[in-house]
Amino acid sequence: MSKDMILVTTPLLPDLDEYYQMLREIWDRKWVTNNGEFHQKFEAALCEYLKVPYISLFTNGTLPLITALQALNISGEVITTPYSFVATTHSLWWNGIKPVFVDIDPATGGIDPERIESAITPKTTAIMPVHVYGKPCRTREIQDIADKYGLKVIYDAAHAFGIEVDGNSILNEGDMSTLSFHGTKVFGTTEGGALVVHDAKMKQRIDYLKNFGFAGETEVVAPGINGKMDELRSAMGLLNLRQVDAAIEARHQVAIRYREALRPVEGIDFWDDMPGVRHNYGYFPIFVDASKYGMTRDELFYKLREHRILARRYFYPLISDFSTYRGLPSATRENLPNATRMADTVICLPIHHELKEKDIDRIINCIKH
Ligand code: T4K
Repeated sequence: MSKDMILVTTPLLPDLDEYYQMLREIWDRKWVTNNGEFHQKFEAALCEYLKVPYISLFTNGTLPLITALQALNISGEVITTPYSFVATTHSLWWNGIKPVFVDIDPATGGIDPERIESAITPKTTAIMPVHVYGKPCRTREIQDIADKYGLKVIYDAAHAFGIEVDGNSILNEGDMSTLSFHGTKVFGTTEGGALVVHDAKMKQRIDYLKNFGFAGETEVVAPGINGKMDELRSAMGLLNLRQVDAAIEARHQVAIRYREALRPVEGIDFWDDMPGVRHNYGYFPIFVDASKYGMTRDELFYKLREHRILARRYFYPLISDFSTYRGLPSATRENLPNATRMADTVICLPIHHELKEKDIDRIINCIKH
């Protein structure tokens, strides 16, 4: 990879000396996983930082989705969005659940609550929305529908670390929310993830499920999986928590620069911050209107590549266009016009805590000229 390549993101890594000190402790204790000391401290610290009552740590952001569905006994059909990373829908498939795709609200990128009711059938048991790019879904309307039809709501909040609406964590919405701590995220532990739940009993059940179903040395209460986070990643999480606010602020500054520079560019659209929302600036999507910009999304995408700028087309193709899912009745482009348009016009520009001024200038100049 050439030295002046600009990547879409870079991982948040702790100071190596501080991390080494923690590794030293792990080596001394010789306790490497299964609810170790750092694991317990990390769960407690995350609850406090994220303003949520109970968290269960996982080894990635996909297993909490699969486990949430198991814990809530979800079956039949689940209403979800095609505009996400493929793990969202895969979690349904792994549970033998039929995904039913509903179109998105172009103002948020999240599922459009006004289209949910017409997709409900007697087999529907839950809704799985995604706070895509960390933009909050229309949670109140989604909850009203769920309450009316007796459905569970599991939020894929993989992008929503630290997102608050009017001072309240978005992670407290619905029945459960999942997080991803993958290295490409605002807050990461190399691989990692979590499930946010609202009561101690459910936290206990999740902890059994992510440990093969063990409830004590000789009792297995459910066919659980191995989703446990280890001590090395928990230690990294504890250290990264100390610097995540600074990282989010650095990303915020990048977003401000992009917005200032790109606002006058015809045919390049983007979102501003939502009132009352604490954003995390995990992604900076722009939407290319070819008729006004004079170039298609893909032409701009490949032009950026030529200039060694590795932007990404998150989330193109739509999940509903992948071979596993495209045969589903809800997977048609006619059913999903807004999602199709967004997937066909989006480019996520590089944004991270270490992005340099000169690199931001290079990206802006490439888009402007
Ligand atoms: N739900 C949603 C809505 C999600 O977005 C995701 C994951 C999940 C669920 C599942 O959570 P996990 O099980 O993954 O925890 C990435 C990530 O692998 C994935 O975690 C993420 N979403 C998805 C949106 O993006 P890629 O295919 O973009 O990864 P990759 O390897 O191409 O990396 C992108 C760029 O990041 C590279 O060009 C450079 C940079 N990078 C990447 C890595 C891995 C680094 O600088 N260092 C690194 O170590 O999928």
